[in-house]
Amino acid sequence: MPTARIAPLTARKAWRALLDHHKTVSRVHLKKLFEDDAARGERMTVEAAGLFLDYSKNRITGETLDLLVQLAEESELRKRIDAMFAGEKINVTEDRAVLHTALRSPKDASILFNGENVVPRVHAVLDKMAGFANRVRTGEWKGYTGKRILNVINVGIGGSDLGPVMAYEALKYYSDRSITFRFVSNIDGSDFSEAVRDLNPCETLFIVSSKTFTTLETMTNAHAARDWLLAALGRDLNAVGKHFVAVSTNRAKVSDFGMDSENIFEFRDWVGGRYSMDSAIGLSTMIAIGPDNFRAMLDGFHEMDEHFRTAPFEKNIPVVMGLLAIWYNNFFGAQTVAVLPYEQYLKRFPAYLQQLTMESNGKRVTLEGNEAGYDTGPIYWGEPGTNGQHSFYQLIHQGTRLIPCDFIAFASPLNPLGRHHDILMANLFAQTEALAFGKTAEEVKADGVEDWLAPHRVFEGNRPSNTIFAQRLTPETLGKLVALYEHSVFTQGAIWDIDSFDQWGVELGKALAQRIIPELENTAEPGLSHDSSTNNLIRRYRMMKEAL
Ligand code: G6Q
Repeated sequence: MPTARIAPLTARKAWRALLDHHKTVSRVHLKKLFEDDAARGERMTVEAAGLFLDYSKNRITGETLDLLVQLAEESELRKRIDAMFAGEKINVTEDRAVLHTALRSPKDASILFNGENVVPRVHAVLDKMAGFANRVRTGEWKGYTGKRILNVINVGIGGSDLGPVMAYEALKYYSDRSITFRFVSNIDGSDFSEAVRDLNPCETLFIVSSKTFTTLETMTNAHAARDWLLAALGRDLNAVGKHFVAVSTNRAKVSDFGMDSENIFEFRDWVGGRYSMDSAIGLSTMIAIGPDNFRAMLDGFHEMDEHFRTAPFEKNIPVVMGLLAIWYNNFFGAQTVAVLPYEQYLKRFPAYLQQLTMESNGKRVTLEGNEAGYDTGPIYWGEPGTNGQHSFYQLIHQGTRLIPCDFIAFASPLNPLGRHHDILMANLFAQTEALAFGKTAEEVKADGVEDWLAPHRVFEGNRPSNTIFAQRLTPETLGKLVALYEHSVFTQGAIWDIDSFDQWGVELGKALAQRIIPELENTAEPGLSHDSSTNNLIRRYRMMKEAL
């Protein structure tokens, strides 16, 4: 059990100073902050690892950032960063190290875990993945009937799905278009049925991605996939080895499924599910974009890791973003953060971030097991621009809630088309400008708007945003972006003093479902002992099922 190391968050000096400071800053409009400092827009920026962050449109002064950095120091963020990179068991409730940064370390690095340098094994798996990916991509890997693989289906859920889906969508531009990629995660049979409905089993490869190889959804879908394949291939179990590979830490369970031990791609328990897209869990990504692009993505991750590990806090992009998240969450009482990529290929990025951020920091007790007593993980959400502008931006501009936004933009489009990219970028710049500076009643009236209508047309402004800017969406840039958010989440978790790497909150529902499954499947009426609502819903479901 961890013992108390530092003062509770709300007793830290910087925290108290921030409470006071907030009283003043919260009354100042961004317009004023910009008027008072002509260079603010250039000064409040950081450029590192190929990413540019403009954080000037935040409701902060230089002093705010100084105090937030002081808070990070008092929270021993530096020590926590070093502990993570050194492979210490910072995931205390699961007694595990947190070493996803080792997955992207260069071949000649040495990262010791329990006295063993883990880097050679990481690279051995990467090489094995590359060999396999190349065989599939060139057609050398044949299915059971001798046909080449034209469809790859990743079967996995949570961390074993969201990363692969997001990365595939994000890097589709770089993908081999002769292969169809699909992702099955949900236990809803429609997910599997839709994924395979137009595919030929002889040309289909399943990657069963499951760290534990026990997850109900994944194993049920994997069995459905095996049945689907065997039904078409004459029930010859030898076909399984040609059409199934596994990504797992659980060799024994994979062999039980009938997969060749040669076709298991391993990773270690120091890789958390939501931090695993650059482990063997990324096999589908590697088949899609090829080993060289995959390695470029890892290089991008690593560059951001090194920036996070070494840069001073005030010049450290993930730290600055993490601190700003704390500022709004804990001092302004903001409950959410919107992530708005102006890049269609990043359409699944907000969904990916939902798991990364909320499963990591959705915790109500500190490392010592005490009630936190302050808000932790905000709700992350978002959609690509400009689509979001035509739906929920209304609330961000004129609603009653404060919603800090991260805008993500790229200077060079992947698919240049007429004026599209300039229009896209103009919209992004316009949104951050409108959010920050708004439109006053006087300006509205000067446009000739009648008095009664004017309040509806006023934009208060003073709504904060970050702009993250990169040259182009490449595998490398994607790696940097994901690592940026991983480390921002880490920064927030370290300050809140919570375990960002466990996820006990998903267990109760899983256990209850296991109890309910037989109550739905039994032909005999089960004796139900839930609450009256759950009992009633179960009875109703059984009745409706029978009526079919
Ligand atoms: C992520 C979580 C969770 C996990 C899934 C799948 O951090 O641990 O989302 O990834 O529950 O688990 P398996 O990979 O073991 O099937």
